[in-house]
Amino acid sequence: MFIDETTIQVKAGDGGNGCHSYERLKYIPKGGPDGGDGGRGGHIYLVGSSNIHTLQDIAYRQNYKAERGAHGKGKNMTGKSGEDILIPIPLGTVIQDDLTKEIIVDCLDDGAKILVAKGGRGGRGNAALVTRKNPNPEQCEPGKPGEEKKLRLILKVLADVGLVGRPNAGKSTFLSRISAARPKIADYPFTTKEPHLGIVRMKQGYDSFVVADIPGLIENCHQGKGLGIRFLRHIERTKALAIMVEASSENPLNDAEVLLNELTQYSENFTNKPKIFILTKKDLITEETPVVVPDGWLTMSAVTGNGVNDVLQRIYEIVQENKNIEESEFVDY
Ligand SMILES: Nc1nc2c(ncn2[C@@H]2O[C@H](COP(=O)(O)OP(=O)(O)OP(=O)(O)O)[C@@H](O)[C@H]2O)c(=O)[nH]1
Ligand SMILES: [Mg+2]
Repeated sequence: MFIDETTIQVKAGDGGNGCHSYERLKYIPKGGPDGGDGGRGGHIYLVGSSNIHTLQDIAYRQNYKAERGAHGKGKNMTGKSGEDILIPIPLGTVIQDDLTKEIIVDCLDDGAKILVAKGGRGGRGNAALVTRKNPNPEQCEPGKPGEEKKLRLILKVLADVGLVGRPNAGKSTFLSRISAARPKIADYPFTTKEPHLGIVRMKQGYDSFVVADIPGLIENCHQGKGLGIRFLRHIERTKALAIMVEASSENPLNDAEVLLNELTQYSENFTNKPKIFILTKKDLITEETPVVVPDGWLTMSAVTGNGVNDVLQRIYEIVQENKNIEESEFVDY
């Protein structure tokens, strides 16, 4: 299962208590204060990892509690800090405080370490509370509680290009032709039920880009028809969209219009995103069933390979032209 949204409860460790103690010396009944400080509670971090691609493991566990700091001891012994917890998350995860709805961070970098719940400070022992006025403090401090939060994690996969089309348009066939990705392909609608990513390596240079194949869109999917629009978030940050319409369409321009309308109903971010328009299944065009190719559109057959290179070249150029646009510039929460 592809899980792209979940909430988790995180509780950092409480700080250990400071210690109240006096040094015991022979012949001196009450030596100087020597109560050590409590240790810090364990922090909780989320860590960006390019090795995981869904929130599944995190959703499965849901509750994360870090260890508390140990209490301070006599002889000025500071308590041991609680162990930190590191939770790996896929790149492209937006982390939101579920209560305040504040976006804490948008995790885009491998290895990025985000402190989401701070461990409580350890309390000071009586040794640390000595002042000139009060050389023998009777008190010590309790540890501070660790932070506790409910976080909502929303994954928006990072891809350069998104494939948009009605069910059966040939999106997955195209992806499997141009990359090593192997999404299921079949002649019925909604074969693809979750996003798939494929890496396309261009022959020239060492350049590559990532293509996202998402479930097909139908008219009124913004109102929940078909599989709905929940997967659109995964192409929200792409640099370009490939709009794919079957060559057998009676009115490709109209079909493309319907798709574009669904996109903009979902988010304005799609309005200005560069798009290329493709008529798919070119091999099915025969003399008996001629098709008028709209101006500026490309045609291809992902089955025979005819036209695929031209499409890739065009996509590649657009990705290059928009390379320096930060993913986040497109995002509007
Ligand atoms: N003749 C021909 N058939 C194609 C071509 N591309 C895809 N098909 C066929 O069209 C059907 C649908 O292809 P998919 O790639 O699964 O379509 P999709 O757009 O991913 O469909 P959903 O996942 O349901 O949205 C399959 O039977 C494919 O074999 C093509 O270029 N030519
Ligand atoms: Mg598909």
